[in-house]
Amino acid sequence: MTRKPVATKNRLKRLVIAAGMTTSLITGVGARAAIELENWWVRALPPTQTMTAAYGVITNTGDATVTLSDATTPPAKQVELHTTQQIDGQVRMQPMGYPSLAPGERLILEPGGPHLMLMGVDRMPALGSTVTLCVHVSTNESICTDADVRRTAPKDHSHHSMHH
Ligand SMILES: [Cu+2]
Repeated sequence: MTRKPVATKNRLKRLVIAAGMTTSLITGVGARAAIELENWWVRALPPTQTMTAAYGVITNTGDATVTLSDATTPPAKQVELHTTQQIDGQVRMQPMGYPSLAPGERLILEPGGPHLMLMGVDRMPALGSTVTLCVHVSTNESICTDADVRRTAPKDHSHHSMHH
């Protein structure tokens, strides 16, 4: 009668080891992409809207160039990186390719400038909630963060230069 519990225990242990191996395979054996996401937020819009934008800072804190490849967030079917340009007094958004970031380089996405366009939003995330936002890099790694759903940019503009 004591055999059964022992067998179960061994099986559990083996499962745990297998899970551990899977994890290390996913995270990869090479250098990890040193991408840091800071101050991310998503613009809260009325539930009738099917698009919104996400803003924040992407920094390459490592010593190798990292190529960004995509971004995803559960509320959006598709995410594009857009630039904002004033052409003849008209504000226009245009898709831009995901860039490479040199060591120490940062991409600042903010209202009136580049942003992540969240498209195909069937359910607009509620004001005050958070959504998971992931940035993917060319090595197939993903870096994720919680983005606050808010109406306006956070007051803390720590990524801004204090000299302007
Ligand atoms: Cu846009």
